[in-house]
Amino acid sequence: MKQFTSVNDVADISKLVQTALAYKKSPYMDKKLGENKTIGLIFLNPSLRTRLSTQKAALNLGMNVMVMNMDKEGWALETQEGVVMNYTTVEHIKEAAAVMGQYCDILGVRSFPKLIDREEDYTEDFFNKFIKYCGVPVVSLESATLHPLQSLADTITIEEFKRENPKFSSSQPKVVLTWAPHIKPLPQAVANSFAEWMNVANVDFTITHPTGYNLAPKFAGKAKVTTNQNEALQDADFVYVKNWSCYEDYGKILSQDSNWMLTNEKLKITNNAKVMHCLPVRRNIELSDEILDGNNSLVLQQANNRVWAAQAVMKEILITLL
Ligand code: SN0
Repeated sequence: MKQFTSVNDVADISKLVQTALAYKKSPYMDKKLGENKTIGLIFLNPSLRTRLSTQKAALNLGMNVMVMNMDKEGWALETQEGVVMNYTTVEHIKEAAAVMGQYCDILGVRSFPKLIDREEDYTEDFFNKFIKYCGVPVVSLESATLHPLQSLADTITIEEFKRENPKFSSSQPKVVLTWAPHIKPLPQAVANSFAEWMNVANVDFTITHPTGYNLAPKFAGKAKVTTNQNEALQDADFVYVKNWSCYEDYGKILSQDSNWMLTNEKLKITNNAKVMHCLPVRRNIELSDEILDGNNSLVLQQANNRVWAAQAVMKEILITLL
């Protein structure tokens, strides 16, 4: 694997999931693979799970890790061409990314969308420039439109649960991605990415959201889409809860309807569904206490699986550097 920015960079998803689950059993089996290799984790936005799980995964592979919080500790970066830099930006991504590439064998980068100009966000302007100028393999730690390490961990979590439950041996699980309320406009990245991975997984996939919250068609793909949450939840085996801001009326909040928050009452419509969320979650806005503290929540398993997801991805990249 030369880079990991979306599901399309993965040649064999089921092999990657197997590798991750093997690491979960034996975290240190490839401790020599990353010897004398350095990964730089570059954050332009906050992070808890991504930062710690990726760092842990790199250490399990014997790599050196450097973390840089660009937003707080770095110079303000310019990304536009031909700009006279006489205002707030201090250095151009051309130099900054290229310099990071001098010090690191692999770079992980997190850069959220600005949610102002859809074209700029959806062409992954920042990410593509970073990849172009750094000259080393890049792992997405969440870009403007996708969060593939999260989606791989989610795929692993569903796969693990399927294996433990014989009822899924003959039938596809029903997976529902449901929009949830939030007080801030959030990226569509987690939802886009989850949809992209579920559309190629062996599951029956439905997306439900209020009117006006359609995801970009290229990510929603062949998923069933309904604005009737109750209808979507019927017989669901997994319910993935996530807020996103509007794609169509870009970056806007059209609804804060608290009826969209998942509760135990709503879970009754499902097939005793397991509930997933990437975290961080705003309690009693996006998800109720009763769900997060109850037996149906998989949020900690998902967070745990972030380590093995990152480790499997780094292995695939490391073997191309040998
Ligand atoms: C990010 C998002 O893409 O939705 C990161 C998720 C992994 N979430 C947030 O920015 C939450 C911010 C908040 O104020 O709740």
